[in-house]
Amino acid sequence: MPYKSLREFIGKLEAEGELKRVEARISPRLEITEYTDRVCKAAGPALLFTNVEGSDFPVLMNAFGSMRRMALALGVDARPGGRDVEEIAREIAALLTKQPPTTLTDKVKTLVELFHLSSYAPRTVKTGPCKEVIDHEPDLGTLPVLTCWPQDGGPFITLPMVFTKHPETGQRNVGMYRMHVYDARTTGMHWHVHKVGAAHYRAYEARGERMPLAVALGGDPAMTYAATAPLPEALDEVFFAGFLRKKGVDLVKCETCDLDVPADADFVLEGYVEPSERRREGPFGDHTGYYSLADDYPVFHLQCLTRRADPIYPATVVGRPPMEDCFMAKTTERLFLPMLNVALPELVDINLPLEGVFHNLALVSIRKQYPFHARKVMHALWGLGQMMFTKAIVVVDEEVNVQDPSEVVWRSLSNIDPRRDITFTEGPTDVLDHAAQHPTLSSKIGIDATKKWPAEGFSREWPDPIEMTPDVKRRIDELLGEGK
Ligand SMILES: Cc1cc2nc3c(=O)[nH]c(=O)nc-3n(C[C@H](O)[C@H](O)[C@H](O)COP(=O)(O)O)c2cc1C
Ligand SMILES: [Mn+2]
Repeated sequence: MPYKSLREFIGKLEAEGELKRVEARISPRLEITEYTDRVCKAAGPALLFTNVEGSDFPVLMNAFGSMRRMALALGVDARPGGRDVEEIAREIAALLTKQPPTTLTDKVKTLVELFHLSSYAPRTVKTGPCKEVIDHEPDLGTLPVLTCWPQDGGPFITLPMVFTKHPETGQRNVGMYRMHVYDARTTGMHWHVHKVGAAHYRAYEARGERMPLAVALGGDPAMTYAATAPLPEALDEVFFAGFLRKKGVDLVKCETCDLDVPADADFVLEGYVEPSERRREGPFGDHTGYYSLADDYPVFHLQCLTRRADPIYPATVVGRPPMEDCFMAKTTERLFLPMLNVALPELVDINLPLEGVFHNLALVSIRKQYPFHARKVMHALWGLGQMMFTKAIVVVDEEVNVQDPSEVVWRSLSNIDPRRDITFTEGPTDVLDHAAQHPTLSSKIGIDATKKWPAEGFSREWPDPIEMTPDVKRRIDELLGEGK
């Protein structure tokens, strides 16, 4: 059964020994960050701070901060044979092979249809726990919003699910975009230019219209994770969450605008973004481990706050990896491999190492079938959704385990002749890339570390990597097994 509330998920974490309650009085200004950061770096549990200065609400941190907690958040352990998120990756692969698509347009269409037609569609219900308290005179100051790092421009809401609708198509989107709290009723709206929330906003701006927007916090963690997933624009995160939790999400109408939000949310912030309005947002200690620089972003105006009677405020702190968001990103790496395989069947595995903060490094293994195949794979990845941001791609042959960076470094450096095997190109870069010469364009490096073929102009003999014969291995297994 999927979680009915964030509180129920917390109960599960506690029962599984994955939660620590912190009853000591603590400040949401820097102190919760430092406490959580130390726990993250020590691969520790989720944290429930029950006595936070300046607010009546408890704060949940690090709830997604390990692959085990990701599996618990997505309810994998409740499935037959399910232990980790690979179980969901297998379900997605099975779903996608049920109706093998042919052309690439077909492939994207099929992907969307498969999720939308599944039996996990959302349902609109009359009311729900997120309406237990309705406040038309809201004050963000009542929430325990964290000021995360010393140079941050203010407090930031860090785990928001931002619900918007395209003004013409009515297509819904849910994205996680942090919110810089300016005062009781206004925040920044930090959707990067490449994200779907920003695209919806451009459509409202083109019409000169105010954009309704709702932000949900808490509720079933599957919905929170879905808001971070880099889904194709046409795929609604609410359907994806329904697929993940194996039950459609219950939605309720907002009080002040025509948007639907999860009925089980802990808090819902309803409001709007005006066309043309901009305000300084940031700086903010970001998941790159550096501060993202202050810049001008649209502004969210809060009109109404609805909530549970006993809500829990969920938050995260990002910073130098490993941090909680790394495990959300790792889950995406696992769940999206079967989706990447729709366009790239030759892709065997992919590893986005934590140190590469998701968009800086991809290690990929392929079944190489023709000369310069590795280069095709690089360019395909640079052309696929948010993979376009990847600064460095290393391609190895299928027998290399990309989950072992030590093996990748050894094999790659052994196999390359740098001038021959390195490809440079350029393309849009993640807004958080502070090193790029231009704020939205950077160069990209692709390293072809596959074995070189005569058909690629390589005329020398290529040696095998060293490996002992199986019979000798067995003999020595026996000797060592007998303690000799
Ligand atoms: C904790 C966390 C914070 C994030 N903050 C932002 C943000 O402020 N702005 C942004 O554009 N993306 C942010 N992201 C990444 C987006 O949520 C992600 O790219 C998502 O796929 C966007 O959804 P969309 O494709 O529907 O736009 C964040 C992700 C996480 C996990
Ligand atoms: Mn989306």
